[in-house]
Amino acid sequence: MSIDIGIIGLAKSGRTAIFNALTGGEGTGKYSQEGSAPHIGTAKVPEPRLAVLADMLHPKKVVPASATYIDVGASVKDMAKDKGIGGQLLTQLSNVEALINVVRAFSDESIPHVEGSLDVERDIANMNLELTFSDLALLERRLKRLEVSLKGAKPPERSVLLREQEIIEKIKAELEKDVPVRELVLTDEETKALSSYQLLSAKPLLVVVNIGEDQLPQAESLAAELDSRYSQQKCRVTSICGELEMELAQLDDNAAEELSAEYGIKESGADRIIKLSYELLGLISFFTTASSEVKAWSIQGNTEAVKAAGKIHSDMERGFIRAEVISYNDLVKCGSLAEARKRGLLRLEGKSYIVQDGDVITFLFNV
Ligand SMILES: Nc1nc2c(ncn2[C@@H]2O[C@H](COP(=O)(O)OP(=O)(O)OP(=O)(O)O)[C@@H](O)[C@H]2O)c(=O)[nH]1
Ligand SMILES: [Mg+2]
Repeated sequence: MSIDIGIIGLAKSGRTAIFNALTGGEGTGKYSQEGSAPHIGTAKVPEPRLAVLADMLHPKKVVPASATYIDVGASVKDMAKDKGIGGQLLTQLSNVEALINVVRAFSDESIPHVEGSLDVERDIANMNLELTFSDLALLERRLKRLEVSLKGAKPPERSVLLREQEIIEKIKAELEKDVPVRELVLTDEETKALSSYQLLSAKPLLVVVNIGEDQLPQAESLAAELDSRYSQQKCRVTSICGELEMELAQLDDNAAEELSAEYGIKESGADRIIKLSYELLGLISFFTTASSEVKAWSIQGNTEAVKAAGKIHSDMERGFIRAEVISYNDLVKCGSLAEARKRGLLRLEGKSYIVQDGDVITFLFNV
């Protein structure tokens, strides 16, 4: 179980450097070629509470939650036009839960910018256009198919198709005004109707400004300024020095810490990026401690216990009996599960219990 995040951006913006910074560059070449096969890699989700639980419970294994990053290495505009390999990449991209748009801010005369000059705001706006363009093309294809289906449709089916047509027309009108779907306030019905299309402009977006080492002193103020302008419920901006952080990701912890201190980097860009992605996606963590393994899991806030169990195994969801729950804070106060049990702090919860961030849960199930 992992969340999937797609990396997009202009050619030579530093997508692969940032992919490598995020994933430690495991098993992939240093840089991909534009349009070649996508790079796929995973990263651990930083979760400080996991280490505290491990200290207390001495498990055999500690398993953090993970995120999967996909560096498609092609431009969205080209993918939308192409029915071959580009089309396959686009399908892969449309399956992710969030997008990272890498925007180049580093200057390097030996690497020409595809637009001829550096302009972060222009590049952010252009990527939004590429996403809305790609979605428009998809919705137009869907509308054509709907028209054909409507010709032979009988009354009950007909009204369903007509309603879908209405919703698509409404969204299309917004996209034509360059408004990404992520900025629209949609009804539940509209959200449901659109969910199967996996529209790119509907996905939470993290704009990652790729700065050069010389820009590090201004990194925070630059990102904060852009974030205050672009930040919305489903959009955030941050900055990272892709090339430097890619090197950091390849060092052991001590060497990385030393080099970070030298450059005045307080928190790794990779950690910051994943935290922001979690915020954007509304994800929370819960923990399990069964079989001498302490594991962190990520779920959407407002998830019922039975669905959370399903994240671990479909059998657990099907055969769900109840959940034994204690909050992380209560468990830390007690010092052990046995003590928590003695003090009556372990609660028995049913299927519809809403899992809270930090819950430590044992699922009881029967299959
Ligand atoms: N000076 C400087 N160069 C960088 C930085 N990040 C990336 N580069 C360079 O920019 C070039 C492109 O970086 P990549 O990470 O390959 O960018 P990309 O978007 O994956 O590029 P393509 O997939 O080839 O289109 C490489 O030569 C990198 O060394 C940076 O922060 N500073
Ligand atoms: Mg690349």
